[in-house]
Amino acid sequence: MILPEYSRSLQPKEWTLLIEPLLEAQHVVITTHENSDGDGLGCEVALALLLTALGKQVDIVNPTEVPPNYQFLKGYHPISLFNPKDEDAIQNLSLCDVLVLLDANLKERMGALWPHVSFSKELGRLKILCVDHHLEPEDFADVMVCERYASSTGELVYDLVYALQEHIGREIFTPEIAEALYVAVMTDTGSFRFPKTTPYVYRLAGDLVSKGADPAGLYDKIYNSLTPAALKLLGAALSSITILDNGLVSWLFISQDMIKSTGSRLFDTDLIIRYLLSVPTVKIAILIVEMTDGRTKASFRSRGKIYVNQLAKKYGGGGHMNAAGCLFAFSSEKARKVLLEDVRTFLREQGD
Ligand SMILES: [Mn+2]
Repeated sequence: MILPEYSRSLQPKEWTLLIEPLLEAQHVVITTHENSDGDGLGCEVALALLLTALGKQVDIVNPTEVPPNYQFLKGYHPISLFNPKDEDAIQNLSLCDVLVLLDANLKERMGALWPHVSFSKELGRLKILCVDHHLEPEDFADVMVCERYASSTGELVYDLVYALQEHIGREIFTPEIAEALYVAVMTDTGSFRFPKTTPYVYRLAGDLVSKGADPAGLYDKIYNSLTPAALKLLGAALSSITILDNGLVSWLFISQDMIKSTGSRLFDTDLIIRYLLSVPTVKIAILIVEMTDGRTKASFRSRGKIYVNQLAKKYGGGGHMNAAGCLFAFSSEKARKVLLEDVRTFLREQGD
């Protein structure tokens, strides 16, 4: 068994707080944040497989749909989209014993699920467990395991699997669990190269490969999966990137016109932000996306010790030091104006 070695604050016995309510539960609902990613989805599937093997009724219910390149995970365990108008879906959600939120630590990140979860919680029926690695967790869960040292929530769920194995005294890893966790860790470490990719993370990845995860196959499924429309959107987006403030800020606005004229979809914008940091002078990258409902999505990336989560927090969002985001309840025109002004002040403050 691999034991903690690098900057880890959790010991197997500390997982007991999380393991006990999971083992007591009959019916568990697992969810993740809106606009789910590989970390959230991989963790959901791994935990669902684990709990199903232990005889629990397990449903994965998400506030938004699974992006096309992660659809294959549904072959390991079903993932449903929560429909707040479907009485059966609401019933199912409100009758579970335990709700597990993965890869998010703010209740609003559950989107349309939260009002129903909150209602059951008030009635005293429901336990909320949360496993995450973002900064600044909110106090709403019965058990919150939020560790910012972790490269991914997948790294934490990996440790949870080992702790659970120790608790029940038998091996529960399967190749499918290994694949799901590999997806989580690979995607959240930018394929094992982001700053939190410690030697421990490489050993963890090696362990998952030895347990049946296929690195080449999973990489291909997730990253070589562009539709022609997404490729056209990428082209249009790249040609409209602006570099501001003597090369310190890269800035990109994607309008609904751009999305519609290329026939692409909102989640196709996710792969674009990585290009904004590819100019070495750039300290902050900002991607602004106009949404169909009049709101505006903003994503931030930074290089070095620039806490873009603080910028995101200003608008009710959050994230990590080098990757964060938020949603503006107003038009992209206003959002752009607000951001352009604030980012300059922010950069000056961060530079101090
Ligand atoms: Mn994550």
